[in-house]
Amino acid sequence: MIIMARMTFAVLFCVSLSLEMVFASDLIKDEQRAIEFLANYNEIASELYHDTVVDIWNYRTNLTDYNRQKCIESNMIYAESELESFRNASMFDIESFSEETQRQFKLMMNLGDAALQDQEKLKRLQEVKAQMVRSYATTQVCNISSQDPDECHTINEGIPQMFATSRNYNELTQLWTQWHNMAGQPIREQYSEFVQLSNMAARANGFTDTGALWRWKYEVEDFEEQVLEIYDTLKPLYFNLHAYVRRKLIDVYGSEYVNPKGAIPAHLLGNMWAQQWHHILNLTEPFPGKHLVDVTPILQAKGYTPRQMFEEAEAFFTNLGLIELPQEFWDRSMIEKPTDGRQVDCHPSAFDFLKGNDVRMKMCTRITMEHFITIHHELGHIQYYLQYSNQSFIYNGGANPGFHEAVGDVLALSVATPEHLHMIGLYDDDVDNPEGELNFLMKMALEKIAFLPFGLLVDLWRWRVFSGDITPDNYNTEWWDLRMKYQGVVPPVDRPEEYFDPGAKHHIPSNTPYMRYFVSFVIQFQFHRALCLEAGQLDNGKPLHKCDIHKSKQAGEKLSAMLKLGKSKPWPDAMEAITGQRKMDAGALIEYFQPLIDWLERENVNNGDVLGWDPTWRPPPPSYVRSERDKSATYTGKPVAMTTSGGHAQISSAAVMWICICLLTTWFSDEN
Ligand code: X8Z
Ligand code: ZN
Repeated sequence: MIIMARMTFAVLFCVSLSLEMVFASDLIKDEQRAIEFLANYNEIASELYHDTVVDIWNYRTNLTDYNRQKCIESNMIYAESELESFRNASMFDIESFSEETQRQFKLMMNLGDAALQDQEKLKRLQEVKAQMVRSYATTQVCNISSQDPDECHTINEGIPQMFATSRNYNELTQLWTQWHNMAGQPIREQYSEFVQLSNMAARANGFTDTGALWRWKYEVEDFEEQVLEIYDTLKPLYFNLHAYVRRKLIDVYGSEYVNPKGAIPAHLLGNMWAQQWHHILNLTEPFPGKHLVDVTPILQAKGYTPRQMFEEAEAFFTNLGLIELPQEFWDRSMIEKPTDGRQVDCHPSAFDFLKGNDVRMKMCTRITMEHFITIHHELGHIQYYLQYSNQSFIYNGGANPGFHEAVGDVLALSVATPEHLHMIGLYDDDVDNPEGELNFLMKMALEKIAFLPFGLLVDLWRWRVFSGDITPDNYNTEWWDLRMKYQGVVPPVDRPEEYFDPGAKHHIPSNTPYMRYFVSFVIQFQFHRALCLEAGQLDNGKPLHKCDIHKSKQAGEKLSAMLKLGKSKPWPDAMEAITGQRKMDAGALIEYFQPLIDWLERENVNNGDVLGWDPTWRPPPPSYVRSERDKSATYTGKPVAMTTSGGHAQISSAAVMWICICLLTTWFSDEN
């Protein structure tokens, strides 16, 4: 670790030396002065960062041109100050200082975009990023259902509900295709420009490319090998789940559309990106129709409001002895989609304003169990902010990005148990029931195991894009190769290179690194097991998946002690503080799912299922396209392409005709 830190310093010094010709003998060796410099930096940078966060918040919650400009300007001001601090930091002989002081220099000297000294390029980089965010957040698809033919929807409204409930192959194909065409394709050019500019910034900061800069945050040299190794351990779980789910989908859609040895069509898994599959629980439950482990209907029947869902979630945190939400959170957060016509980025996220108790969330909350769990996820980020607020600015952050993603999920693992849901009045079935237990584990597997390959591949793709191994000429092809290889999913229609399907996932246009979620989905089970042990929940042979740490002050203290560290210590230290382990490890996840793994293996063997998939199989065109092709010689086999302007769909007259034909044929043809 120390060797790596030193190597990084060496690189950073080369850069700083090229900026200002400082000779080694001139470097400041006085550590006291260095400490004063860092204290001063912490104060100035947190003040400026606060101003930047205000403008980012204002833009994300009101996507106007004015707010975009303001956001770009404050990013520029912050970048200038960061660069100045970097130059000043380069005057110190960092290697001669204590490990603690070295760590602070190392963290503050990673400048991100700010390393890009060319002001025009830096501004352009901010512009492209802001444009991509708005393009994604405001993209709408229209005519997605015959029930509301005139309505248009952004990704957060209507669409998730349709993906969760529709079992109509044609309808899902249209929705999937429209979204991918309209959200992804328009930002294709911008994305490749962004990659170039972002790489320039990373190189100016001494990294080979942006991917290397992202990996550096994990403070281990072999990070890529580590995540791939963990995935290899977990692969059999995914393959068993995949084979089982594929067979269940054949029962619904038939083997023409879901081949018993093929990859699964990506639009049939209850989620636009096939990243989590819990919305098809009703097709895959081991004991169908018994024990309602998705409590959405109860939340709705009980008339829960978003505010009540947040309060219920907060109570779980405070019952552990964790910090309660400050009044500022309630006053300033956006927990529902505004009804005043503003365009907002609805993707749930948490913000730390680094001033007093100013922490906020934005989320266009729906009354569903999925969002009830997401609220815990986001409150986990908020809790981390509150816990490390006593640390200096440099140490404000998760031990690594995966830790930040894991906090709320750890708590949600307790909340989602039938036992806990029963206690808070959201589950009215018998909780000690082996059938209900397997149904529950299946739901959790559809959420957690199904996610693993997606969580891994998004950044395997992006790292290779940043390194230049994947070029703009093969963005889409490589994306689908990875989705085939890791997820075993195939697009419902041909997706040649002119499309840009990665751009149809929020974290690509918003430039949010994704490996953090893969890491989180592994380590959250390590944390869960450690806290369950602390809470005495695993005594007398109680299985891990039944643990609920509810009201355990011991568990709360253990968690809080780790959260308070922020990033003041390398993450293995933080992990050791809570789990006694210093490495990411898949053991706890496997232990949690063991009863389901045994059941799935038996099921698959008994049904003669073949694990894995033939990468050459492709689904046939949907029936509405085929019936149209039979009638007309003009069908090209390509999905309709639409463009967006200002976020609204501008549909060509040919496309309108195509949609009309589709709708008519959908109405009059036999549905699946
Ligand atoms: O983006 C999120 C959170 C915000 S950090 C809601 N997640 C990933 C996603 O939605 O793709 C949580 C799970 C993965
Ligand atoms: Zn998150």
